[in-house]
Amino acid sequence: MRALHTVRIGIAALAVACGGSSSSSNNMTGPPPPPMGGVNVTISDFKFSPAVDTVKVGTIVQWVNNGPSEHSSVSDSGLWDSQGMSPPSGGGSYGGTTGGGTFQFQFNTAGSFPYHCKFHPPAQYPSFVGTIVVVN
Ligand SMILES: [Cu+2]
Repeated sequence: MRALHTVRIGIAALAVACGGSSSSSNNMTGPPPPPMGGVNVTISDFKFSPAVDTVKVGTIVQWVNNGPSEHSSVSDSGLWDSQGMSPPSGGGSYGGTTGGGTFQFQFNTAGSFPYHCKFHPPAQYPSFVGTIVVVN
């Protein structure tokens, strides 16, 4: 658990450095690039894409809300919670004046990490779920 604690502190520091993890994409007209060495998961109504993403240990995964609704990425086990990610302004897809909210999480442990949107839970949206598979 010590390693996990260190990860959370690292993420918090990263969020501060970027001026906030869920509203750091102002003035963008396209989807933000994935973090260095990282990958993007796009959220739409009501789907994570790709739904299953296999990454190496240490990879930073960035979720991007491409709306049109507010969404979130929440680990089934409670490992992470993006809180609400705003939809892009000016329409339901990129091309508006403000990109959708983003959230990043670094996976430092191998395993399978299922997640969902807490605003649109699997009980009502059974296909609106995703899994990050982390391999060594
Ligand atoms: Cu949602």
